[in-house]
Amino acid sequence: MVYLQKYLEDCGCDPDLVQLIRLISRQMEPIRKAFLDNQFYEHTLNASGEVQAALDKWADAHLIKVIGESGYVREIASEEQEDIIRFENSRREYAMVMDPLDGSSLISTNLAVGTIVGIYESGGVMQKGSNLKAACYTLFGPLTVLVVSVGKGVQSFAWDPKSEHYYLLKKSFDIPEGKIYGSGGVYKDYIPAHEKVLSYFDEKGFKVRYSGSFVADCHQLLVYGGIYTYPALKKSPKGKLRLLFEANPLGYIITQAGGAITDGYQSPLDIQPEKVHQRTPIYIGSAGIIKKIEEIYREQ
Ligand code: P6P
Repeated sequence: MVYLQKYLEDCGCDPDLVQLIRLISRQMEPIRKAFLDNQFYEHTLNASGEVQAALDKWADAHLIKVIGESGYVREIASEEQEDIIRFENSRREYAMVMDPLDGSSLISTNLAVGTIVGIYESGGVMQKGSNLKAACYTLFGPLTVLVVSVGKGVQSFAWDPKSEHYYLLKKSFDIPEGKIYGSGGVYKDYIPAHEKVLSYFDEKGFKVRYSGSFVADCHQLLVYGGIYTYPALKKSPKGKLRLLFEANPLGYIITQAGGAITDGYQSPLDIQPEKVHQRTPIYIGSAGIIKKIEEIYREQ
């Protein structure tokens, strides 16, 4: 069995980056255990105005405490925090963006949710996603799975509660051209370009498979190929998903697996963030589908 730390060391990662990723990965069991205690919504709203599950707040506070105390990280931007958190005494300049618990509205349904993290080597969190040094997400499904990229493709690791290690599950993901359609933003106030995209999906016989958890809906694309959409809508021209915490880390990982991400015109990875919680329309998945979507948008 190849364990997470050994694999990252063999990739030639900076030892502190290895330890940072390892530290993040080891917070997943405490979060999973906290599901039992925190599964009901509190009546609070996050910085994006969305109802927070108690577990959103618990996971956010836990990760900020543990990672902040590690000394590896100078800044953290979290979907659950209004402002960027700075650690003046950190030993390293890594900067972390995170969605502590993506898809938390599904906790009470026991569907798969997960934690999304992006890591910059230095320069703070307000950077283009194309500058990411590493990104990872966990998926709390039948297994607790960690998917990670340090710029050398994409690997997955499974948590083994007996040995208390993550061991290598899949050494390399190469996203196929599939026909799964994760239909985020299924409303009727579509913009004309998205109407044309949906007609294309119908014509090609795409099949809807959507859970409402971005991290879970993207993970299935790594395995089967296809597309996840949360497009610009008439009433919300920037869509719903956040650039820093969702689009960039998952865009980095999917791109590392041979896929692609677009807002219809360009990759969100190339967007210079102006606000911590700015949103972006998202199409993410198989490269051939993304190419076709950008052709459709250009024809508008
Ligand atoms: P809707 C979860 O809040 C999230 O950000 C993504 O994980 C998910 O894909 C999307 O929102 C779900 O949005 O409008 O379908 O509930």
